[in-house]
Amino acid sequence: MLERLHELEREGLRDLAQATDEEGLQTWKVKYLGRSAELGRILDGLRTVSKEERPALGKRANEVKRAFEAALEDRQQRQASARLTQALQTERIDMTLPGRRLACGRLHPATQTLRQIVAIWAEMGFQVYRSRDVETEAYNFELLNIPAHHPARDMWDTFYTTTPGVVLRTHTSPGQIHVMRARAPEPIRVVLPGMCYRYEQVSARSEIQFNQVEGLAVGRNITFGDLKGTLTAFARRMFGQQVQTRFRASHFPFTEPSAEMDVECFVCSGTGCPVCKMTGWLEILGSGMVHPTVLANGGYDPEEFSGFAFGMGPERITMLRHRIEDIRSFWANDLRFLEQF
Ligand code: FA5
Repeated sequence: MLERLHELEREGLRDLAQATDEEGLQTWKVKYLGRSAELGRILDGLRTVSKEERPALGKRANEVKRAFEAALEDRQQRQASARLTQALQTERIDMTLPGRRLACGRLHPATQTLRQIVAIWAEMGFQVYRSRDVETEAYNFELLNIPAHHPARDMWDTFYTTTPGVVLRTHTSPGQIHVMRARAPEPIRVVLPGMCYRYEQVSARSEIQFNQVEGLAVGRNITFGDLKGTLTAFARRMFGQQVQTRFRASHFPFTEPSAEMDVECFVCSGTGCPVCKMTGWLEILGSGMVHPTVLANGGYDPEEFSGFAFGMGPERITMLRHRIEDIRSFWANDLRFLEQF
């Protein structure tokens, strides 16, 4: 029996040397260390061996078992380190290669213009005031001096929500009332940027969804001269120091008097071209002195306070600056268009 143990040890260690992969090691383990392996059977059978032989046989059988276990562990470690070495060689990373560029998005052209407009007003001391996209009819119309029967209501075809009296704002002007009610009787200098919605016939110039930047200044002794001077200063920062401006009388129910501001056409410098429809001027914004009724609705005494307001459309300004012919390009989600900006 001692002789057999000796042979078994030699056989086992020789077989183990030939197992080259994980699967081979598993098979070897089952064969030599498994439950029904020969060594196991010898150990189990020790009970039946005579008392004299048992100690030497038991000692030897356990030695063989420990030799097998140690040899197996050694082989497993060698194989693991061989796998690691191979992986390090075949999956080597060249740290000197330039990194892969991430596809990085950019701001939408209308957002770029909007931010530029807001930054200019911020430099001139106007805070940004955000107000909601979903408005009540009262804020969108009535409090801005546009009662239900007023013909000016026809100017805005509106998206109504399923909640009676609640609309998607047709302009940023309702923000005027919100900010006045929040600040009265303090003086105000704010711009209100944001999305507006009109149930319009979509065309090359008109979308159903577009941005506006509203402006509002309220205080004592604010005059139409302040309106003209401030808007002219803005136009110079936006379009260049040399730009010529002009004001044309207009009408908005929430301002009195009202004016539209044009800037000299920056395509033809005022000589007339298709962009300015041969007029030499481009319309930029609507403006006016805040109507006394609107001041009162905002909580300011019109006898004591006055103010000016204006509203402009960043998409239309972007179209003028880049000679974009169709406003629908802004929402078409066509990268060939968007990547130009
Ligand atoms: C108004 O909305 C007034 N609330 C502006 C205002 C504010 C006047 C404060 C006086 C005092 P208007 O409807 O003209 O005005 O729109 C203002 C600007 O929004 C336009 O000049 C244009 O640039 C933009 N705009 C209007 N409708 C559309 C549209 N359908 N698509 C794209 N831009 C539009």
